[in-house]
Amino acid sequence: MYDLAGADPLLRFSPYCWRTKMALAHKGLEVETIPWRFTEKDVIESSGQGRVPVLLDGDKVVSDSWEIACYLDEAYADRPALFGSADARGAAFFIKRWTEAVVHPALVRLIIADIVKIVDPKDAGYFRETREKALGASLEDYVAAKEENLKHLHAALTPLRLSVKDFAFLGGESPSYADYIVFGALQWARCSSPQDLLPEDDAVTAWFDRLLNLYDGLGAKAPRPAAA
Ligand SMILES: N[C@@H](CCC(=O)N[C@@H](CS)C(=O)NCC(=O)O)C(=O)O
Repeated sequence: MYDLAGADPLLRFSPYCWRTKMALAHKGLEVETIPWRFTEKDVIESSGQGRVPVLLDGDKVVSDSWEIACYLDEAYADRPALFGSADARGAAFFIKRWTEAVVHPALVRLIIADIVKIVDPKDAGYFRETREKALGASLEDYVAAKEENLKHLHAALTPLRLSVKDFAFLGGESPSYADYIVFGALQWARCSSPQDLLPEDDAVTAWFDRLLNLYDGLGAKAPRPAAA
């Protein structure tokens, strides 16, 4: 699997790659991750698009994290299900849309200026230019109102907080793909920024810790940048 890496090849911070690595672990499938940088578009040309994750399974090439999750449940139907039913897949699709439309933008407001510090030097210009154009501001100005942005993130996480205070996982007693989608967002922040964004006494933090510790601490063991 092509997995986004920083200047330090051990820093793996893509939210989409994280949900996919958790999905592979859930299925009990071993994966070799290949560090990939934003500007290495030629390396993943066979996927027909310029984004990671890209999964190579034998001679099959699957891109897009959602497509990969659907592929894994179909191709490895005898292993633990990521969705379990068409209804669960529909609910997970809503979680994907909510995470990408609400949680990701709230995190961008906090971490985008930290990400540019950890990307590979050959990616730094591309990253700054494309993101500043999309955001309509310098990365540093975009994150300037930290206290306000943090409050906004915690408010945005309210539906998750109210769900996981009563259930261990969005999947109920055990994690499902919906958990990995939101986990990927918070793990993106954890692996690209030295800031601790979640308060200690919060049901979201307890849920995130449960996910960090799954699969022999796959998420917990992932390196994160040191504070400057
Ligand atoms: N819809 C895609 C999104 C993948 C995506 O945007 N990946 C980012 C890394 S987090 C990427 O490869 N960006 C390349 C770029 O910005 O040039 C998925 O779910 O896999």
